[in-house]
Amino acid sequence: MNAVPYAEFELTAAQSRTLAEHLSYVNASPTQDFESFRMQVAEIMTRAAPADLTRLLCTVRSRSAHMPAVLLKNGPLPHVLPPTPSADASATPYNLPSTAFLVGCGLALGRIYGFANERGGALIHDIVPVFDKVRSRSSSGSRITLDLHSEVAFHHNRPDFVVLSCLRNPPTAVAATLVADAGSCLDEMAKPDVHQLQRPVFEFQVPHSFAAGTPLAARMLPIAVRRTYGWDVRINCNPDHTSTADGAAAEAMARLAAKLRAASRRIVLSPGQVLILDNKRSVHGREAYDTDYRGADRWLQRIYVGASAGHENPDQPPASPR
Ligand SMILES: O=C(O)CCC(=O)C(=O)O
Ligand SMILES: [Fe+2]
Repeated sequence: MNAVPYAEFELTAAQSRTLAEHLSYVNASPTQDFESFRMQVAEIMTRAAPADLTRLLCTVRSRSAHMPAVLLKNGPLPHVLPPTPSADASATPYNLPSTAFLVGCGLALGRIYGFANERGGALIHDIVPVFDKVRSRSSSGSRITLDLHSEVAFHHNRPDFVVLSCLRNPPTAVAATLVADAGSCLDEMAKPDVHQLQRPVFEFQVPHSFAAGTPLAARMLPIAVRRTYGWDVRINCNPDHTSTADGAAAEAMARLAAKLRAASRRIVLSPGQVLILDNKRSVHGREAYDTDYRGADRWLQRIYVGASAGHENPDQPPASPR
């Protein structure tokens, strides 16, 4: 094991240029008129995306190959990059070809959606360091290492895919993203541990914003569920984020967390790169990093993609436990 947990796909310079040119014609704001933005992007991607890329995204979506994460390289970038936003409020109103490319990839994977209790339901999240959240255990807190986690692990409609697009990651203060192949780690664990991890005895911490808003089904959940494609893993290794009162289950969870950390790989995203994380087959995190809040800090854009019926109405509690 310890193979790199991600596949790579590099667009040629010509492919990237062509896509950037076509996508720059999208005439709608991604934050203010997403419906129109989405339709224009979909149409352009159908015409201008390289066939190999379309095929790859189709494979990721169907989970028909072992691809816990995929790194796309040399994606379209704007000619002039605006300053890094200072807040995580998804405020970038204009079309950047990189935003259009991110959305285009997301549309090929499923439904792009948001949660009412997460960034006000925004569909495109600016992942930037935020001054007054510097020590928060969130994607806005640059001084804290985010340990490996499934995105929105506690939620019954957690994303199938999390897609991160890098606009800026300054060499003087880079942050590395961490990725581990959770399915392979589970496959290597002892049978009794795997059995423990499949028991619905784990609790997942719910952030205040979600706890105060739409009710979530209060449940004890398993960490690992067997699906037709392999293991579906749900865990947040940050302190106290996943817990259980059951001793044997707690020990199995600690061994899985240790295995994930040992297997994790650092990916220093650079501008133009898009990282597709299968949120059921991989876990991810981010190392702490330096910032100066003068507009040149690290900047990613992120979307959540769902592939099941629940994602059409993600804030509703599930009709029955799943
Ligand atoms: O900043 C990163 O590289 C990833 C942070 C993270 O966990 C996320 O955006 O979901
Ligand atoms: Fe995350």
